[in-house]
This record gives sequence, C-alpha cells and structure tokens, in this order.
Amino acid sequence: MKKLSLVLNCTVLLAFTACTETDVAIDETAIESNQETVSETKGENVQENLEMVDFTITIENVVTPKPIFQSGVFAVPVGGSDPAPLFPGDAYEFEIDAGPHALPGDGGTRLSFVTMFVQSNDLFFAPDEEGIALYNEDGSPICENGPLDVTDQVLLWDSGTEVNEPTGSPNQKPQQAPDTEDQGEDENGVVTEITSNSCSFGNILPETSEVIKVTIEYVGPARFKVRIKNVSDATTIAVPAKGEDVRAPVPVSPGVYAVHTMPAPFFVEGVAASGAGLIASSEGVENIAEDGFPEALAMDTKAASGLIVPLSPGAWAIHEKDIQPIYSIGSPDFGEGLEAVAEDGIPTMLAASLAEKAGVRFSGAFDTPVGADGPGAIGPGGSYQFTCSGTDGDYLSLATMFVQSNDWFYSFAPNGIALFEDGAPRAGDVTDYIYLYDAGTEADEYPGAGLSQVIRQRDGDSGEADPDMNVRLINPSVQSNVPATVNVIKVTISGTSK
Ligand SMILES: [Ca+2]
Ligand SMILES: [Ca+2]
Ligand SMILES: [Ca+2]
Ligand SMILES: [Ca+2]
Repeated sequence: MKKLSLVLNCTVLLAFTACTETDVAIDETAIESNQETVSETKGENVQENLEMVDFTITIENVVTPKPIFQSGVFAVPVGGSDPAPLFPGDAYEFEIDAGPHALPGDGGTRLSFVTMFVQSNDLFFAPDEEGIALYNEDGSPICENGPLDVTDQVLLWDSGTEVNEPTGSPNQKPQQAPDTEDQGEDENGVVTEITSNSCSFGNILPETSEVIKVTIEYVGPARFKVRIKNVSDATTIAVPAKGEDVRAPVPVSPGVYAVHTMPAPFFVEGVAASGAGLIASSEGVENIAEDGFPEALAMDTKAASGLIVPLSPGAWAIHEKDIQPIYSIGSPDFGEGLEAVAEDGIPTMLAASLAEKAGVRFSGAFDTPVGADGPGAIGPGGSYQFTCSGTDGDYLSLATMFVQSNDWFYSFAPNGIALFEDGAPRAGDVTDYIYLYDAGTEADEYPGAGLSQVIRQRDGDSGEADPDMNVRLINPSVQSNVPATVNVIKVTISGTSK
C-alpha cells in the first residue's frame, strides 16, 4: 500500500490511500528521487548545431475552493408541476450526490436545508449547524436499509428578522398576500432556536414532528433521496389572531438544500441572519423564513457551490514531433501506465515506460508539490514544477489526474505542444492547449462523490470497467459540477537559452 498525500493550500497535508496492484509496481526509491530522474536514453541523435534550451514547467491548481459541494431548491410538490407550498399530505422530494467525504479528512458529508414554518412571522425548519450526517463513522450510509426518518434532527428556528405576533396575524403567511415580501415589523435580532412550544405573544406551537416528516433514502451508489412531507392537519395549530378556538394546518414552504462538509452553511445560531454562515448570503434565511421565497438564498448558495479538484503527480516527456507518447484519441489506453495516473494518481509506471519509448528524448515524473517535503497531490493554490531541456523541433507531453474522477486526466493534445515557436523557446501560459480526457479504463461516477474514485475507494485500481474503452475528450456537459479547465489547472512554460 502506498500513501499519496493531498496538499491543500500548500500547508495542510491530508493523506489518502491509493493501493497498488502488482501491475502497478511502486518503487519507493524511484518515487522519492524521481523529481531528478530524467531519462536521456534517446538523446544520442540530437544534432550538434541545435541549441539546447532549459525549460521550467509549472503546473498550478487554480481551483477556487467553494464551501458547498452540491445545492438546489425544492419547490414543486410531488405530483405537481409548479412551485407551491406543501399543504397537509403533500411532499417535496429531491436527490443528492454524496460520498462519505468529498476531500480527505473533511469531516464527512452532511445535508442541510431551510424551509418556512408558514404560520409565523419568521420561523423556519432546519437541522442544526452541523447538518444531518449522511454516513456513519464506518463509512456506511445512514439509511442503508430503507428510508430513515431524520425528523428528530430537524429543529425550529426564529430567524430574528421580523417581530413575532400572535399566530394568525395579518403580517404572517398565509394571511399576507401571496407575493408580499418583508411585511411586518423588523426585529433586528439573531437566529434563535425555538426550544419550547411557546414563543412570545403566547403562541402555542406544535412539535416539529406534528408538522413535517423528513426521510432520507439511499438510492445509491453515493446517491440519496430526501423527502419532506407535511404531516400537519386542519387542527395542528391554534390561530388566536383569527378568533378564539380557531385552529389551522401549518403549510411548509419551498426551500434550499445544501450538501456540505463544514458546519453552518446557511446561518449561525446567535448571529444575525444576513451574511452568516459558509454561504454568507446577504439575504440569509430571511426571505424563506418570512415569506417562503427561496430564490435569493438559492442563488447565493449556488454561487458558493462547486467541486474542489486536486491534481495528482504525473509524468512528462520531451519527444519528436510526430509521436503520441502518452495516449491516442479514439484508441484504448496503451497499457503503459496512463491508467495508474488517471485512476490513482500514481505516475511511476508511466514515467518508466516513457523512459524506454522510441522517439522520447527526455522524460520524468513530477510528484512533489512546490514547498512540500514529499510526494503528494496538489489542492487549490498548490503547484508542481519541473525542468527539462529541448531543442527546436522537440515537443512536450504530460499527464496529471483530475482527482475527483474515476479515470480522467489533463494533457496536451496527443502529439504534445512544440517547445519552440518560430525558432524561439516557448514562454508563457499554455493552459489553452490543455484538455480533459477520459482514459477509458474505469466507469465514471458522479465527480467528487463516486465510491470508486481515488479519494473514496477502499483499494487502488478499483472500479467498474469503462463501457467505452477508448481515450476520449470529456464532454463538459456530462456532469454539471465539472469546472472549466482554466478554472482547475494552469500550465506555464519558461525557456532560457543556455
Ligand atoms: Ca421573529
Ligand atoms: Ca411578514
Ligand atoms: Ca471513464
Ligand atoms: Ca478507481
């Protein structure tokens, strides 16, 4: 077993395991020394009159880390076609993608959501700041054996944004006109948990479990269905503002959900709703809690959602113009080590193959992040750097893993890129020439959640066979959470004449 390390912000070292099968033999000494391991086996034929130039290649992880893994809105009741509140018997359903964790050591994935307790000025239902853990400590989903009732993890909160009035008052939904926003006296308070079933003005509130029932079902792999049902009835709540002994149901509003690993996505207890929590939405929970309108919070939550993609150690080659040293599009993987890079972030075999390959002049591996003591992946802000030499007519190829995948890698086009342009050493940003490919060696799962992806798999080289065995470009629309290449990786070259 070989430990790879994931370096985040160049300082935090998080280890994740990547086991190796016998066909991906790891030579520990090679790993440790291969920053300097440069093969020159094919260098004999260099023309003496061509100037040799040193190049420094820098591979940076330029991901902007987002605090939320996945988010969305629930607004259309099951069986309906338009957004609407839940009335007694109605339910919202939505599905989420989540592995046990998104990054090593991140505390595990949890679900949070915010929805209005409609018979109020500004009360809402939500789990506590930690959210509802989706996996047990042993990595098994919380609801392996059918839908699990998690209503006991759902609490009632006062958003502190509108002064509470007797239940049934005209400043409360459903008495307010449907489109009205922000009708009622500003409270200028903080988010507070409602811990007894009465609040100011003597409102007698039902138990949470008398209003909603929340269940989570594992429809996996790494996928869950959440169901929020209105279980209130015509007599659930007293509405004294509408008359003595008058009772009513409690509708439940559309809301926003988030899959996250750090606590407090939407609000912080004891803190004003605006600007609080991971999302720091200026609207906060106010618009949902007062009026049942999820749009503003949903937009800010979406902006705070995104996949954090580490990049792995990889291999490089300086080679002749017309060879494709690492892969060919539309052909299966050569079986020379690309698979181990693309699936598990291990470059040893590919680097060894490149060192022996006809047409390759120099080659090596990059595995130790700048500023790190040992090999590891790079998270946002991290970088690899290596130097190589070449002459006019030489090409550069490289491969590094898109770590939140089963078998995706970044590379130049199959023939690499020319080291010289119009006779001058290439210099500058060459990210425009980098593409994201599927190696065709393992079936794809949802990026950042898949249980056979290197961060989450239990053993190296594990996963289903890819239904398409050919190396191919990733269609960016395949999964909505795959960032554009320029938002993940930046590759720069600087050449210096000797
Ligand atoms: Ca209030
Ligand atoms: Ca109001
Ligand atoms: Ca694949
Ligand atoms: Ca795998």
